[in-house]
Order: sequence, then structure tokens, then C-alpha cells
Amino acid sequence: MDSIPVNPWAFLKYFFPGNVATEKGVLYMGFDLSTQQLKGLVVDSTLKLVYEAKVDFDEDFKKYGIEKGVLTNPSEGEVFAPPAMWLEAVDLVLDRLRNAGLDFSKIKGLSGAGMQHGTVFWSADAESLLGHLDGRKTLVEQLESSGKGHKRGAFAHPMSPNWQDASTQKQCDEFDDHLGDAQTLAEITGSKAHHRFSGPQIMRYRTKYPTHYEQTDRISLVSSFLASVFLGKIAPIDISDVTGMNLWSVSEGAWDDDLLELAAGSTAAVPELKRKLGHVPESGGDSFGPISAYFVTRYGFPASCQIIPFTGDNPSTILALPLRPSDAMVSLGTSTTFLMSTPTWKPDPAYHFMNHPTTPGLYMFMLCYKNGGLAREQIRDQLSPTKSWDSFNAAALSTPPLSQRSPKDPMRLGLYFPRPEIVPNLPAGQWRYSYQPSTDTTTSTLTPLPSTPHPDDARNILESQFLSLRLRSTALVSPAPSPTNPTKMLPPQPRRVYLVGGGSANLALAQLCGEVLGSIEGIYKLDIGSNACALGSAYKAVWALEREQGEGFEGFIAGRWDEGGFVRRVAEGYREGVFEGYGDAVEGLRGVEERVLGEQGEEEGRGKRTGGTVIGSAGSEVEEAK
Ligand code: XUL
Repeated sequence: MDSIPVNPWAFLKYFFPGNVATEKGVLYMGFDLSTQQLKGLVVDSTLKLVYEAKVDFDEDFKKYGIEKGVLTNPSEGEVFAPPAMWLEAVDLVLDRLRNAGLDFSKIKGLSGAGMQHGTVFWSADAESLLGHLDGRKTLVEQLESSGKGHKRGAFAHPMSPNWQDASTQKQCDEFDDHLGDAQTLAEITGSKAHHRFSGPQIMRYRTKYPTHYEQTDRISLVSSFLASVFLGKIAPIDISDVTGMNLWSVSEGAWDDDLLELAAGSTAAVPELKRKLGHVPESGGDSFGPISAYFVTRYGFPASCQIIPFTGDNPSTILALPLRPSDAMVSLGTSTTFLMSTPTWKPDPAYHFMNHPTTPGLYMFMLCYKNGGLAREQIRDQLSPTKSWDSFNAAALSTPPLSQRSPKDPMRLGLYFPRPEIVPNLPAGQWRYSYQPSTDTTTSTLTPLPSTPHPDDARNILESQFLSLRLRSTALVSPAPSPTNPTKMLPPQPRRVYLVGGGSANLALAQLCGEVLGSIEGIYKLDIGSNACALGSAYKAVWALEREQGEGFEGFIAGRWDEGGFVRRVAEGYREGVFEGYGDAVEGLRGVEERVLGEQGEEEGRGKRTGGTVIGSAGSEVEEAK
């Protein structure tokens, strides 16, 4: 489990790139099916982006009645979307790429990514419908149930639960208890039970819609759903995405029968659920086979175009660059995700470990927060009537670290959650504290501050978000020699931090990220188009079809990587003194979280778990670009 068969010489390619035989004239596609959009892009053999297009569900498909890509049933905490809409999006994004001038006959292979955890429930007719599509009609016309009685479509259930769904608390409690406790579940599957994870979702689906469950012939994840459409038959679930289900034993490399029993309802029902889920191939790079004839006829793909396993959106994002162990990626979107590729397997209920999508022996470490950009936007709006990022940034950069105007001042720390948070598991609210650290932590003091907006919140929210990442990722990084003085060891921190997503264009965020999280080489921004996730998928397709036998993903991509053209250093990382100062604040944040969790537990006991001051509601997708 903890050894890693990575070729130690592969990274020499960082220093001697250029001697790589790339294939001329061929192209590769990558897709990203996320909550609000389907993006498709095309790269050549040298990894250069040549075409991209997107479909925006709210803009393009109002008729589905969705808002921000989803339908909701707030009374049960349900969030879901119709896969039929995604089928329409596939045809539309391909039409848009054709209109942009793409010659599909050059596409040698394609791969893609889907938002994690969501499940699609196929009917018994799905396989045959997928295999006999007529290129003159659209996908949705041929696959969606007509609902008119006689014709059964490809779906046993018209909706797919979204990762924001929070309807499965009961099922999660049973998953956490089933093997003893949440720690044991995390040790086996990589994560404790989470509302959005597919195992608890399937369990709820079976009990809420027993007939649909029975009529479900196969279950796909969003990623394998999309792969199935391109393949013309049900595609296997991917080796990395399967670890977002709470059903897969990572050490065994197999479905966990005990957990399947819970989801399926009885021991006798396990084989049937296993059949519905299908076999999971170990390799993320072996082709599933050629593209469906539908796409050959309708768009002119070559019949030989290969379908490479589609994975989850987060695993795909870490493939957008040759990420080395100790490098971190921070995706600053509506939510925040923190991703690392690591040989270390240290599961804990507080975070996620998943199989790496391409490299056996490596894992993806992930923290997933619901409150990222939306929370920053909420503070911006509270502080600036003009809703200006410029004023927010100016306030953040002119406030001293942790609001300590003199070294003796207490630190100002806060939690700012416009939505219920996953990390830590708290309801919506804002909480502000003053923290006075001491050398003896037992005498550190935490004093509540008024929960009214304060100009220092601009800096404090950024500090809070980055401190939370530091608190939870420290165990994965080690001390490293200083690049300027190799005899001096620097404290544990990432080697590099790469920023992606809407917030990555905001230099104030980058600066604060460097101050709090550190990083030996600094903070970088990926400058390779707007979508790291779809790009990672396209790179996976290039690797799968052009690698030499046994050549690993990281070395392959490193060999074609154009450091100067693809990434930009946007902020300093480790700063002596500043980083250490934030070390005390990490402990302070831990204390704040424990305090608030404790208080919320008490509130819950009294039947009123309210959160702190709840201000505003979810806004629109943030764009913090300056
Ligand atoms: C990760 C998660 C989200 C989705 C949607 O666990 O739920 O990041 O993958 O992006």
C-alpha cells in the first residue's frame, strides 16, 4: 500500500525536455462535465491547446427549469440534475467545436471528467440504445425516455444526484457505523461517509425509489456516463473515481462486500448490486475501445478514435501538469478544493484519499470545501456597497497579518460560511474570535468577538481559508532544504502551490496564499486556458495513446511540458517569520473550530442548531479576475 513504483529517473525530463517524438497532425480531446457547464477542448501532441468550447446549462437549457445547473428539493436537502440535459450538451458542444473550425477526423483519442460522486441509473434498454444510435438524430431524441408509455428510454430514473446533495444523513450514519466507526470506513475506502458519496446515495435511491432501483440495469458515475455515450456501450467506472463512492476497498482493489450489503439492503442482494456497478479496470490509461459509430457519422471522427477512461473532475485536474509529490493545487472556484498527489496513505475522517487516476502507488489527497468564492464574495459585498474586488483586495493587503497591529496584539480569526460547510461539518454562519497564543497552549485564550462585519474581515477570511488548508495538509509535507542555502532546512510546506479556477487571477489571494501556506518555490498560476480539468483529461488521452510501454504519466507530461509557456509565478511562497507567525494561528483556528463545533453540538442537543450570524444567501459564480 505505501510503496510506490514510480520511475525515479522520469523527472530528469524536467531538465532535459525537448527530445520527445510527438505525433504530427493528430489531436486529442478532453471534456469536463461539471454542475453548470460542459466544456470540451482539443490539444495537439505537444499539449498545446488548439480549440475549446463550452455549453452553459443555465444559458443554453433554461427549458429544464434548472438554476445553476441543478434542480433542488430543499425540504429533503436534495440537489439533482437530468442526464438528458447533459446528452443535449454533448451534441451542442461538438457543434460549437465544429463551428470553431475543428476537423474531427484528426482526433486520435479522447477522455473526459465528470463531477465526482453523482450516479446515473441506466435501464435494461440502455446498452442496446447506446449501441444503435442513428447519426442523423440527436442523442437526447434517441436515449431519453419519451415518457409516453410504450417506449422505455435509456434511463431507469430521470435524475442524477448532484455532489451538493445533502439528503443522506441517515445513510451516512449507517455507513460510518457499519464497519465500526468513521475512521475504519476512511481506512478502507479513503473517506468517512459523506452526503454526496455514491454509496449512501445509492442506498437512499433504493429505499426511496424501489421500483426504479429494480429497473436499474447498470449504475454509472457522471464520468463513466459520459464515457459510455462516446463508447456506445456502458463504460466501466474509473479506478480513481470509484474511490468517491464509500464502496471500494482501496487496499483490496475491489468492491467491499460489507458496504455493498448496506447499500443493497441484504447479503443476498450484493451480487446484483455488484453486477449493476460492473468491473473496475485497474489501469486509467488502457483504451476502452473505439468511438461509437454515431460520432463517426455525425461529426466525422475517425472510426479508430479511442475512448480513454474518463475520471472525476478533481483527479483530472491534477493531470493538468506534471504534479510532483509535495506540490499542491488549490482550485479557487465557487467551492475550494486542495489537491496533492502523494505516495503517503494516511486516511482520516477529516479529508479524502483517492486512487491516483493514472499512477498505481500514488494517491490523490483532497480537501473539499463548500465555502470558497461564495464566502469571499459575501464579505466583499458586506464591506463594499459597490461590490468591488479592488476595495476588497486593498483592504486585505493593507490589514496587518491576523490584524496584529503590534506583536503583542491578539490574533483576529474567523469562520465565514454562507453555506453549511463540509470541512469542518458546521452549519452556515459567521464566527469571529480574538486569539492570544501562549508558549504553553493550555493558557492560550480565545475570546468571542461581535459577529458584525468588520473591515478586517477581508484579510481574515482569506487567512481563515488558507489556514484551514495548512492545518489539514501539514501531515503530508516534510522539511526541505532552502533553495538559497541548502544547509538550512525549511519547515514542512509544499514545494510549489499551483492556483487554478476563477480566484486564481486575483493577485491578493495569491499573495495571502504564499504568506499562510508557504511553499519553497512560490505560488504559480496555470496559464494554459481556462479549464485545468478538461485539459488534464486531454493530456491523459495523449499519454494513453503516445506513451512508450510502461512510461508513467508524470514523466511523459514532464517531457512535453513548456514551463515558460504553461505556468507563471504569481507570488512569493515561504517568508521567514511570516510563515512561522501563521503557525500559531493554525493552532488558533483549530481552537476556534473546536469551540464552534462544541457549541453547535450543544445547540443541536437543545434542538436548535442555528449557526452563527447567517447573512445573505448563495450568490452567483464568482469571478475574482482583476
Ligand atoms: C469533490 C466534490 C466536488 C465535485 C464537483 O468531492 O464533491 O469537487 O467533484 O466538482
